[in-house]
Amino acid sequence: MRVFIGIDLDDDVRADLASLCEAIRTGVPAWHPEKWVPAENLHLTLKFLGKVDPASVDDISSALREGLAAQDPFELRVAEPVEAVPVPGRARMLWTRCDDTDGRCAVLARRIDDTLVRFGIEPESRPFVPHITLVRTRRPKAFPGHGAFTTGRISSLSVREVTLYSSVLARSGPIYERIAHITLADR
Ligand code: 3AM
Repeated sequence: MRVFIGIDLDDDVRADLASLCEAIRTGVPAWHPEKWVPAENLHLTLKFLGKVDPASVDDISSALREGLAAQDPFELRVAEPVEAVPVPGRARMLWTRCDDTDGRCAVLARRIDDTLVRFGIEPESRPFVPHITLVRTRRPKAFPGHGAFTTGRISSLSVREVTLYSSVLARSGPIYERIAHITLADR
């Protein structure tokens, strides 16, 4: 089973980002045919676990519940201009970064990494950039709207739990299922 851990969105943020995607598709029609993340799949990835034995999912969830018991809920601002990654001239995806100035989200991701080491899951070596992916391209392509699109209002996400997702790769795009919810500060 392919598994990752993420922060799910609330309805308001999801609707804001869905409108933002629509504004980009209208404003930059060349990007319309790319692989847009359906609104119900939008999320912030904290950790990609890769292939996991389905029999160990309960153990992983329990370990996370314990490992995250001291992590308090926090607010994350989702209002940054959309960026073309890795470079606007040859973008592979568009994302909106989340404002994590106090580093709470990065701490959460690190804590998850630390908790999963005992399951043989490698800690992340790249710096953590909290973001929500909006679209992926089939081939690298230029994005002329780098930095020009925002949700237009400050969306704030209350992070009170993390979600374990399974992901099945299908021709039409990945199919996600929310298989467990781990409440923060569940002491
Ligand atoms: O939506 P984002 O980009 O935050 O890029 C994949 C996605 O993150 C990432 O896991 C999230 C859910 O699929 N992902 C997929 N395969 C990966 C891999 N082999 C991966 N991250 C790291 N290594």
